[in-house]
Amino acid sequence: WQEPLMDGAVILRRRVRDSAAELMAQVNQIAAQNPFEHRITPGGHKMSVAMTNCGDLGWSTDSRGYQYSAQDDVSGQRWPAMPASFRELAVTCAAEAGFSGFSPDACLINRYEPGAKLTLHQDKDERDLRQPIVSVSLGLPAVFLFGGFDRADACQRVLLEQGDVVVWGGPSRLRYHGILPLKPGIHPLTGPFRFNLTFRRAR
Ligand code: MD5
Ligand code: FE
Repeated sequence: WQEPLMDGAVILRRRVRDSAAELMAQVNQIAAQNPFEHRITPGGHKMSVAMTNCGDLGWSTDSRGYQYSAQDDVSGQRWPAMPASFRELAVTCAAEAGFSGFSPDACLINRYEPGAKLTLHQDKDERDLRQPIVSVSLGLPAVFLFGGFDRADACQRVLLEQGDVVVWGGPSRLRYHGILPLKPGIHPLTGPFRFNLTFRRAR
């Protein structure tokens, strides 16, 4: 079922629950080619979230800044291809939320372990901010913080669980957001982790 969150943001609750195991198998294949890494932010902090990517472009961070690039500077290799099933899922979910014509060229995969968090930030490294971002949650639940257009604005808290898809578009594309520290647990599909896939049009 669809739950409008705010201007341009829609939760498709449990949208991919039935295909979670297949999605997770693809994530494991991607990680076998390009392992999850804890990257260093420009501020010199090691991220608690581990990341990999698939698609033509991948997002990463190092001491120089944030960027999308065609190859991973840790492995020196191109990112694994985006599976057709991933692309179709992202395109379909975007269309269901009112964003037809979405064509993702990047999929960032975040892995959260107990205590891992994402502090409040905006996603603005993509060229065309009129394109939405499609987010898919797998494994352990997490509390998502959905804020305003200033870091200090009040946040709404939303629990994101396995199979939930969120489409962030329109004015909500630039809202501050984050993830509270992951509560420890064991999930039947993902063990001690939460995974989040974000499909993006980077260029
Ligand atoms: C996550 N990932 O659960 C989240 C899901 C990231 C990130 O934030 O940058 O990897 S994506 C949430 C998102 C994207 C774009 C806009 C908004 C939220 N928003 O307006 O709240 O790992
Ligand atoms: Fe983000």
